[in-house]
Amino acid sequence: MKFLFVTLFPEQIEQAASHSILQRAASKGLIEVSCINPRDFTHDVHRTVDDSPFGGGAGMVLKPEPMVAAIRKAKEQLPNARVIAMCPGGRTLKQSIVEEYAHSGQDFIFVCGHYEGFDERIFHWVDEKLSIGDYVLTGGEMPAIIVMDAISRFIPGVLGKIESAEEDSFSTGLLEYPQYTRPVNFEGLEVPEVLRSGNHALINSWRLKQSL
Ligand code: 4GM
Repeated sequence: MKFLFVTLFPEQIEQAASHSILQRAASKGLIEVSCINPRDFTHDVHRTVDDSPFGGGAGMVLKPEPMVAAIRKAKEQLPNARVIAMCPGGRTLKQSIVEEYAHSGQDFIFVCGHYEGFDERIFHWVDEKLSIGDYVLTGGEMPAIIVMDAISRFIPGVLGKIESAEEDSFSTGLLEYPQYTRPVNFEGLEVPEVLRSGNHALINSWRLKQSL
């Protein structure tokens, strides 16, 4: 699956994709991460990407020309990709949306904003506005990375054999059951006896009860 980020801060994306499970997924060829920087589509000496809003008000707005030129380039590279703009006011991400994305077989273009947001006209080139929650951040990069991470877990081979994204608490509709590892006694706090019993029927029913 390919993820292309339209971002003024490609280093932030590259750094996020260069650790742990996402890095392993990329090195196995299971995901491909790339960036297009709208600043590379400016033509003035200052490489200006933002401007003050019509009608006045604080903050700056991302100009449409470099944003749309970058999105066009992204669509050229991934013609079948779903184009998602990360916006605080977009549809709020949840696990069922992640699963739908993951199973769609599509590639993804994430459009990351900054400052006070985008010129509204860029949404003409966008399929969907998405938010990771009801709060405002300094940029759309971290939200986009979160969406990529959540989707990647569903790609076969990304997680180890034992773990499966489909069996996660969010996907099964149950809550997580409590987990323990060694030592049996940690500062007076003991691992429940049943988990040490070796009786797997009992363990499963204890876990189900905890989840419920
Ligand atoms: C305004 C418009 C996404 C601000 C577009 C982006 C939070 C989220 C930004 C933008 C963001 C979110 C940048 N903050 N809740 N800030 O998913 O991209």
